[in-house]
Amino acid sequence: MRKPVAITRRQALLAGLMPVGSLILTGCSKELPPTYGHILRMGDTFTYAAHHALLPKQALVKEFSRNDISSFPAIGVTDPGDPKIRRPSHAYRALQRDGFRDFRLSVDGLVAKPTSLSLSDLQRLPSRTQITKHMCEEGWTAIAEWTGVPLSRVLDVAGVQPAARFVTFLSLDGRAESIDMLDALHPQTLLAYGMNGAEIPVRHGAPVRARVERQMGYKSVKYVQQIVVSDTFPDSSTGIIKAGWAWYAGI
Ligand SMILES: Nc1nc2c(c(=O)[nH]1)N[C@H]1C(S)=C(S)[C@@H](COP(=O)(O)O)O[C@H]1N2
Ligand SMILES: [Mo]
Repeated sequence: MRKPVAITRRQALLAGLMPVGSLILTGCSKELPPTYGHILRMGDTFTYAAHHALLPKQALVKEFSRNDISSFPAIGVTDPGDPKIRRPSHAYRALQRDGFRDFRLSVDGLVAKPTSLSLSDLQRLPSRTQITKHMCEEGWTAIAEWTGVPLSRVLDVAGVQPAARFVTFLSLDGRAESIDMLDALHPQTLLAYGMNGAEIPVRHGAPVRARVERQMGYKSVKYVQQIVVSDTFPDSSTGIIKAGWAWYAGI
């Protein structure tokens, strides 16, 4: 088998591949993802542009009824404190032992007031419950009920600065995933602390996980401990995105 050849941005430019992309996208230049121009991430551009052109800005994904709730596999890291994993988090184990009483979610970056919220702070904010379908890039889907605070409410508490364009979730197991403001402020984008009427189990992201319902499962970061608002594209994704999956994974 031939080894895949990596194409650099410079090579792509020289080969004239970039102008082809711009030509096709004339007319939707305001709808370009931050990965635009990266030849290996052309898929982002087309999905993102198509989505933003076709969808009303705040279109809701389908919500299901209680009868539709299915079994739900736990994928990737299922216990950040497990001593058997590569980099076990002692901090997570300590928080878990205490029923997450000392857990704090920090919100910083381009905000008026950098903030840190406990689990009960989050639970005191207005909540939303939704039954949605999770789609994993590995090919399975599952339906669950999620309860949490809309991310927009948490961003309001900290006061997002006008220049803000992206929100990054950082997790206790070392993940970083970012979304744009359109998805961050979407009414179904939650910081969930409840699943199927109970606390979120450890394997599904306790105490708080993101639910980004308009994108593939890997954007719904479990074990979120920090939220960073920025005006520049935070290309610091770890895990699955580093492995070559799209930054924008709209469904
Ligand atoms: N922190 C963290 N978040 C994560 C992952 C992970 O390994 N660690 N896996 C992702 C992937 S690929 C999927 S499909 C979902 C799985 O969520 P579940 O374990 O609750 O099914 O979480 C996503 N969020
Ligand atoms: Mo996934």
